Amino acid sequence: MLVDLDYFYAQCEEMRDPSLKNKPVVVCVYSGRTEDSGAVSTANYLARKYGVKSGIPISLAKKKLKDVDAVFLPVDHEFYKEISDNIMEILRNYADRFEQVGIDEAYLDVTQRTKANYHEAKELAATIKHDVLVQQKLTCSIGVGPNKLVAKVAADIQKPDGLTSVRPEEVKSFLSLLPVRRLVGVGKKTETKLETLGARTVGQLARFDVQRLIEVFGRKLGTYFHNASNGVDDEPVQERSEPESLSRISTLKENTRDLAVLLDEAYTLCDDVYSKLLQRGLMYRSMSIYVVASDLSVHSRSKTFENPASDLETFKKAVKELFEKFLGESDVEARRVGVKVSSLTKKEDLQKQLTSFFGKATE
Ligand code: DCP
Ligand code: CA
Ligand code: CA
Repeated sequence: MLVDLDYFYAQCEEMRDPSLKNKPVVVCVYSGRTEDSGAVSTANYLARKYGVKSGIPISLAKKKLKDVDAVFLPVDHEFYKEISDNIMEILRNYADRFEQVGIDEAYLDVTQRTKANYHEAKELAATIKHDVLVQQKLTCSIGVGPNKLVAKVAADIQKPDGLTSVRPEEVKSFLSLLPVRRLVGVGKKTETKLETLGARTVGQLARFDVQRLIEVFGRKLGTYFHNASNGVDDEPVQERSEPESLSRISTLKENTRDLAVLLDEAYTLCDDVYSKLLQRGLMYRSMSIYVVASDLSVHSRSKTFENPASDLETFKKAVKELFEKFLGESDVEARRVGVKVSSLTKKEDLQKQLTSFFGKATE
């Protein structure tokens, strides 16, 4: 499966402020040179009806929307990242193998848990959509297919809130009428080149002589176009290695040096980080606290344990110690506070180490 969140940045903004929902919403990267200089990051589907889309100048978007009550907002990466992290944790739990690609999409290998049954896979996709909607109030589009390539095209075909499943025997007919542009790796330039060769649709491209494609595009790309247009792709869903660290940071309501206030905020962050550790089955051996001072200077204190820990109490106790230490050693006022765990290891790895060390007796 490929899960892609719909109009992601703009949908995050709608979720934060539901009153935006019936207005065109345009999320902008302001360059700061003049008031309207910069580009559109993304827009909701209402704004897209007026021709507003990713990459166009903000001034052009304003022109297109001049007669409507539209909302223009600056990007808030930190907020989108947090929602993305939460959703990725949800998705991860539905996959045999999981691969996040970019902030708003991920591949899920669900072959084993669905026993390669497409009916089951489609039901699972519906469950995932429902779960993401209930937990994070966001819609996504899902494509199901025999490989990553087909899943991706299927997810893109019906948006927003789509669910498209393509069985192996349907791949050829599904792809054949689509414009070549739908294939990953075919941009505007390649599209034009393919069209002049006489391949407007994926089906036409599929019937093209592979040698001819290699002559025009080189071996690597030519072979890829040939395989892709025939729905052939054997790229595995690649589980990325475990993160180096997990952290959370947040801004205090007011600058302070009050230990109780600092800990109150920090403990909430500990709870968040801890739940991420649990979901991934990880243990930590080092932890740190961060303080961004009122003058924006950054301070940190760290602690490393003898053995990996996996409980919340140890984490919070160390956080308290480090804040006490920090207040004793520094006289700055805290504006933001953060906590981090690092030197992470898989719980089962430790179990494996113990088992191989002690032999079967510990099992
Ligand atoms: N993005 C960006 N600039 C671009 C393209 C995308 O800043 N040129 C950001 C904003 C998008 C996010 O990446 O919300 C995800 O990109 P997508 O291509 O998945 O587009 P959307 O999620 O916005 O829309 P769609 O509903 O078509 O997936
Ligand atoms: Ca998206
Ligand atoms: Ca995307």
